[in-house]
Amino acid sequence: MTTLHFYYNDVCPFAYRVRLALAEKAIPHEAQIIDLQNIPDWYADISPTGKVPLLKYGDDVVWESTVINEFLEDVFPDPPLLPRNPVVRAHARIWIEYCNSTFQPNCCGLVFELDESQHEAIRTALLDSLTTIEKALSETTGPYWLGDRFSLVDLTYYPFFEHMPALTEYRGFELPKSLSRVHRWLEAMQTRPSVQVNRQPPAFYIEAYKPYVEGRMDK
Ligand SMILES: N[C@@H](CCC(=O)N[C@@H](CS)C(=O)NCC(=O)O)C(=O)O
Repeated sequence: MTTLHFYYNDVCPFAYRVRLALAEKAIPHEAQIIDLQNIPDWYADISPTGKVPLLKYGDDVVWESTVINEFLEDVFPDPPLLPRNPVVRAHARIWIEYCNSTFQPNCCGLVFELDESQHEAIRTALLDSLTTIEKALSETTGPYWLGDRFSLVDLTYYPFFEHMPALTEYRGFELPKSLSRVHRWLEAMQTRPSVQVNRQPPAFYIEAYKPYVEGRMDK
């Protein structure tokens, strides 16, 4: 059997997506943490971007969290994390794209942006994207993005919600209580064994983000 090596960092939300996919599919692998402040030469040699996450599958490498998760879906199709129906599958990918292009940059931007004059605009954009997500979740039976079937869409978004206590601590941002479908989805996510074995408490993220918000570290 081809050995799967997984390189990650425990603060990285993108790597967290892959940890969730590996756990959901119970894929045997060897995981190794990469210190992003001191990237080893051997890792720089195998990683085209120097970033985590990265998979090494035999002699081949795959990077970019959303691509890695689709790769895992191709190589380890059971249990499926994408719907079979091509239209629903396309819609799932559209929501993954929305996370990468809009929700995630707003979410990370609010905590990483050190120029306070930008915070109000980012906060408004983040609230807008959360409203879009609430609407999407109200159009399904729930509790997951695609109804009762857990999918790559859910695990693409989840890490940024687990990181939110850092936004609360440093930027006073709270997930609005009015977003009832988002809260219901979050509760369902927190019951998943894949989340339960990987999750970190709020204090972990508050501590991890501290050097960034204090401007002592580049993101
Ligand atoms: N688009 C990439 C983002 C990966 C990424 O930004 N990883 C960060 C950690 S969360 C990283 O490795 N940063 C190190 C660096 O930029 O040198 C993905 O989805 O995998």
